[in-house]
Amino acid sequence: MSFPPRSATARLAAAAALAAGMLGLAGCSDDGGGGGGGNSTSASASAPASASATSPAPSAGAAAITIDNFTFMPSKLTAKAGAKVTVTNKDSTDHTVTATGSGTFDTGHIAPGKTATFTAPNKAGSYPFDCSIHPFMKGTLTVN
Ligand SMILES: [Cu+2]
Repeated sequence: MSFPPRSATARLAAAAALAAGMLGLAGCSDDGGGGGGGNSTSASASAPASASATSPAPSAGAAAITIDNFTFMPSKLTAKAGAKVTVTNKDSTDHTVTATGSGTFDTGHIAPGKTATFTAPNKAGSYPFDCSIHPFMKGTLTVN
């Protein structure tokens, strides 16, 4: 008379233990997978998000000049007043982006492969620039 109840109790206990173990495992893997996955997902999502949030900002408001083969590309560019203009020197010699005559902006020497920035004037207008090292290099910055 005591066996059936015991075995029943044992089965129940075993079933309870199994269920608890499975629940525990499930809970663990859910927590670990969900939490870890959620964390790493949000972390990796926030990293590109902040990176893409930073890159549109300069590219949206600002213009860029690439110097290649002693040429400003583009030679005529438009920027918003006060915007940052990025200048990349792809040549193997120093160049500058210097406002012609006015001294309104000047990157100074940009070493080969380097990038510099200058700030576009705050007043709308047309600003010719050249390379102070190679005055035959010319371009025009239009500020609007
Ligand atoms: Cu130059």
